[in-house]
Amino acid sequence: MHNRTRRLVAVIPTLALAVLGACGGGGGDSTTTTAGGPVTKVSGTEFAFDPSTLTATADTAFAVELANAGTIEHDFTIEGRESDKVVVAAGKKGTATFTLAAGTYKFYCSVAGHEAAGMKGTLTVA
Ligand SMILES: [Cu+2]
Repeated sequence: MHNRTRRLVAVIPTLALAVLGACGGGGGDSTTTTAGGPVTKVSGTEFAFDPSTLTATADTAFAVELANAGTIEHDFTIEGRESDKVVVAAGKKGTATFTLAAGTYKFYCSVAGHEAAGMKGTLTVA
């Protein structure tokens, strides 16, 4: 029973990413949208996010595309929504979707030591 549950949990994010990838159209850096709304593009390096201040619309699904411009693995994690984080290898891109109530949220890289080194920012949802 436990094994079955864990497997389902692992499959769902993979499907979500596959759908988002299919919506990307021509690929590259063109502006893309998903059914849920615009894609917010964030770059991650050692050890910062650019931009470090993001905004989103309350109660509306939005996607965050993390482009890892660094030389090691990074992730984009929103405090309180750790299970929805996206982990991106060096030189790659990855997308996560979130739906949040109005408020101010911290986002950060959950790789050990990275947040303390500066990989964090503020997401304002209104
Ligand atoms: Cu990191």
